[in-house]
Amino acid sequence: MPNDKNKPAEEQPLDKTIKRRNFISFATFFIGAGAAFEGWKWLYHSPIEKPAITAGAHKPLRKALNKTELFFRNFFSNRHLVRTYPAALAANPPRVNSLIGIEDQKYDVASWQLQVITDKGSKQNITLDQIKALPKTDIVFDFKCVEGWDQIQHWGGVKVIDFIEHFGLAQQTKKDYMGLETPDGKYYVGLDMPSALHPQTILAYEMNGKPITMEHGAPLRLIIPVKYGIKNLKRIGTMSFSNERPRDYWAEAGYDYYSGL
Ligand SMILES: Nc1nc2c(c(=O)[nH]1)N[C@H]1C(S)=C(S)[C@@H](COP(=O)(O)O)O[C@H]1N2
Ligand SMILES: [Mo]
Repeated sequence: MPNDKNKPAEEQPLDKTIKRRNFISFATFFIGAGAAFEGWKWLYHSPIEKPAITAGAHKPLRKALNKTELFFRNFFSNRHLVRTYPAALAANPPRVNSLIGIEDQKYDVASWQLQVITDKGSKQNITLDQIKALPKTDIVFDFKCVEGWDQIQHWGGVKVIDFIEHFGLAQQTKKDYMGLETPDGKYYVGLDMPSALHPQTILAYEMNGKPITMEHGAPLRLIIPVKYGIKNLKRIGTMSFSNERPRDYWAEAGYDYYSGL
C-alpha cells in the first residue's frame, strides 16, 4: 500500500481542505450550541416579575409580551371605536356571570361611596348623586366574556374621562395604570390608562335604562367595551392610579393582563 508520502501531490491540498471544513462546521456547531445554552441559562436565571401582579413570567419575556401589547394599544387610538347597536337589540335582562366580591346580598347600596385614592394615599369620597349629576352616556355593544359567550348589552353612566376631568384627577392620568377594586377587595382589576380613558369606557349606574341590579354590580360598575368581560368590574369600591401594574384577579390566575379585544 502506498503511504502518504507516495500520494500524488495534488491530492494533499484537497484532503486538508476537507479536514479544515469539518473542523469549522464542528466548531460552529459547538459554539452555536454553547451560545443557545448560555442564552437559555440567562433567561432561566433572569428575575421573575412579581407573581402577584401577573402569572410570574421572566422579566425578559415580559418585555417581549409588553411589546406586543404596545402594538395593540397603538392599533386602537381614540378614533377606533367599538361597534354599537340599536338599544332594541340589547338582552333584557343580560346574562349574569361570576359574583366574586359582590356575593353579599345585604350590601348597603344606599351608603355606598366611591373612594378615589390619589398620590401619597390621599383619599376622596364621591357619592352616586355626584356621579349622576354629570352628563350621561349610553352604550349598546357586544359584551364578550373570555369563557366564550357574548351578548349585546345596554349600559348607561358617566364616561371615565368626564369623571376624571370633573373631579380634578387629570394629573393622575399621567400614570400608566388605573386600579379598581370591589368594596371588600375580593375582586380587582388593573387597566392600562389609554383603555381606561377610551371614550366608550364608562362608570355605569344603569342597565337597560334602569338602576343596575345587585348581581350586575349595583350601584356602580365599570363598562369597558375595548376589554373582555373580566375587566368590567362590578361594584367599584376604590379607584387608584399607579405606574406599577395594579393587582388583577384573573391575571394572577394566568389570564392575559391586557385582555383587550
Ligand atoms: N365584582 C366582580 N366583577 C366582575 C366579575 C366578578 O366575578 N366579580 N366577573 C367578571 C366577568 S368574568 C364578566 S364576564 C362580567 C360579567 O358581568 P355580568 O355578570 O353583568 O354579565 O363581569 C366581570 N366583573
Ligand atoms: Mo367573563
